[in-house]
Amino acid sequence: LRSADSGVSSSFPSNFLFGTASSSYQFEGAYLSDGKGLNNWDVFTHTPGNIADGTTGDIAVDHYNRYQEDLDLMSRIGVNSYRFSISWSRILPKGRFGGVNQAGIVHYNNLINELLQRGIQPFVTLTHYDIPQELEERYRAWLSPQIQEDFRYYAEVCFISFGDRVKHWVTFNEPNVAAIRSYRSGIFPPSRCSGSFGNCSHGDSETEPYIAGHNMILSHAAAVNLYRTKFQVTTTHFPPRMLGIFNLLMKFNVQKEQGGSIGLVLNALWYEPISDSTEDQLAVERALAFFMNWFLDPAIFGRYPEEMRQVLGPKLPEFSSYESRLLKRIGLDFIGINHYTSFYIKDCMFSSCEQGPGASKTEGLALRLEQKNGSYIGEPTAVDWLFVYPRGMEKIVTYIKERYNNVPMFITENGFGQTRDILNDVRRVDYMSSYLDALETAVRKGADVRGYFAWALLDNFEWTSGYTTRFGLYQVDFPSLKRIPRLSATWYKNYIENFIFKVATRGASSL
Ligand code: GBH
Repeated sequence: LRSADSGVSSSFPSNFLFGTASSSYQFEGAYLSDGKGLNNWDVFTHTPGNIADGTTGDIAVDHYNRYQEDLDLMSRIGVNSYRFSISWSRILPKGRFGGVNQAGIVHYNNLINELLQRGIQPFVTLTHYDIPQELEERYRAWLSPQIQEDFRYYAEVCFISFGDRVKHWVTFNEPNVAAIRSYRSGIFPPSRCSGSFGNCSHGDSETEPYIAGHNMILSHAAAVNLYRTKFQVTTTHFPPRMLGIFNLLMKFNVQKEQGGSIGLVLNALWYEPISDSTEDQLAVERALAFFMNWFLDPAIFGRYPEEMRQVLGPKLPEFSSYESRLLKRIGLDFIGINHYTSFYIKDCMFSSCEQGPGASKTEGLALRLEQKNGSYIGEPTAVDWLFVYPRGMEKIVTYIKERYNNVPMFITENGFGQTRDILNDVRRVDYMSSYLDALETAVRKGADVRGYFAWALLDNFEWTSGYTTRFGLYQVDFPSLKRIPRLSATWYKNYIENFIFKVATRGASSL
């Protein structure tokens, strides 16, 4: 077992954020409390057959009511940041087609204030898969450009209400996963897919993921543009000598400068080519383009990756030149990376492939494999998609650093799932320790990484797996909802303590 101290010094900067991550639907419960509207996941989990163990997030781990206790657990670990998401339908039960639910505003105000009192910075995601059901029913949500106006309006309510205290905003959690699972495989609401991609009665797996993704990118842009022009800094200053009635008027019109930053979180897999052939290496580039750069290229360069344009042709929507310029101009303050695992990739463009994930044109003609010559890319785990391959952390961070000109990065999720109750979770400790070491290596080589969030503080509702898969540093017993520390909670506490010690004694060895 690795100790929490893997060296005399740390490569992370002294203001590095260490935290845990969560999301509203997976943690909060209280699905009908205090005026919250129904969201797409409420409806989906209440439809039989969608969730492995037939459970819902109605109660989840009751974080809505127990947040003070949970913040105390965070204080005990010693984190300086907490990543959580706001439930859109708790703030706007009917989107922009109804009022603001004040009780929702009060709840997140309390949460944020209690965090700040404990010296923990809020790191806030606007949407982590859950959206008001109203938007599905009115215009099919992400399939309609109308959602851009809803998202912009929701973002504005959040910036006005919480932006004086929230200095890290994320527009979307994993729009790549959301678009694929909702519109290609159909395993997330609104359960749309076609052909061999899944078992759905509506949808088109070859086009709808890209339409939804397009509307997500433009919704993201609308929120970032709003933040830049109205909240982040006041851009409309006239020179002081012209200070007069105009600036005075602007003072009343423009919000106080909030000075925070805004970014986007992607799920990022690392890929190793199954062979050294040029074809397989090109396939790795396509796999990255079709999963991650699909969103990052537009958000930073204002256009889709060339590989996608080539393979998809007219099935990929286009940005107008106005949209493209806007995206490029507003850019991103940081990239959030949710990284857990890696896969091998085999080319399916120049050679033929058996069926499998990635093998179709829609997925980039890059077949995703778990094994090479009969051995796994990394130690398999109880979670079918999770293999322990710490080198992938170093490589994905380095790849993003190089492609996007070393834009600041946060590891917004990293964690280890188990399917049984294990308090002595040595495998989770080993996983976190080795992934953090690999992250340090990337930082030592120049990557601008500013924080790490463990998924998750508590066991929680793991989407279609229900409560069968457990990612918590704390075990949650059901139905009592009692929180019990695992070994990993103590290990993370020691790791952070050691980091603080190393930072405090930095440079001391050279004296
Ligand atoms: C994250 O999703 C979520 O943000 C978080 O809510 C969730 O609880 C956490 O991870 C743990 O699952 O088998 O083709 O899907 C990660 C979802 C699942 C996306 C695995 C990438 C791997 C390839 N990821 N998936 S595939």
